[in-house]
Amino acid sequence: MNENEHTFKIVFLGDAAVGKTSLITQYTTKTFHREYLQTIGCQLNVAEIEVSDITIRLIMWDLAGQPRFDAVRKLYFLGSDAAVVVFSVTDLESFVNVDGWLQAFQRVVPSTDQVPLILVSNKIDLDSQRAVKRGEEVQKYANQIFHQLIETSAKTGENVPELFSIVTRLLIQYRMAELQERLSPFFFSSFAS
Ligand code: G3D
Ligand code: MG
Repeated sequence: MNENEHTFKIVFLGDAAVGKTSLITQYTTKTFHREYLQTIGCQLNVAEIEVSDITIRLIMWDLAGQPRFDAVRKLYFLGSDAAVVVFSVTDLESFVNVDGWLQAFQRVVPSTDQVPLILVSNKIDLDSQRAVKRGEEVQKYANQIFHQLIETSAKTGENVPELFSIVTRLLIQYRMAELQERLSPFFFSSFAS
């Protein structure tokens, strides 16, 4: 580990079957377990992103089931650098439940101005099964709390690299102010915002 390597913990939240694991595995290069994490059913996935001469390492935490106990949830959320909340456009309840996931997270990690929050509207390939309409309502809700909203399909891969670019960009913006100056302006202009 040196000063040119930066590691961040990213947690994924959201109802079962919205596509959290699929989004992560679409993107990541390595998956590993740790013993104590197995007891809570958590898998760690790593993605390394090179930006100029700097390596940003995202450790993505993925809970296998839903956390039933507060203690498990706390262990999962503690020390997060960013949270990605996922719902499925085919499942209205999963959108309604976004708020509950966010509140549970914020009880453990209250300083959210330092912790980027990203809302993901997944399964956009299933357009004919849409239950959450594309448009203003979701965007308005997202604008109140989240730093960014993005629509993805973990199945086709649409916008999946963009999701992780956004996470990386927000981490640099909110957590690494001193680093920004060293990075080329091109890096920032190359991201969709
Ligand atoms: P979870 O980790 O949030 O519980 P998973 O969700 O990633 O396990 O995904 C649940 C199911 O939804 C999986 O189907 C997966 O293939 C599917 N899925 C995830 N993302 C998408 C998407 O963007 N589009 C479509 N069409 N399907 C998606 P199975 O059948 O394997 O259970
Ligand atoms: Mg999963």
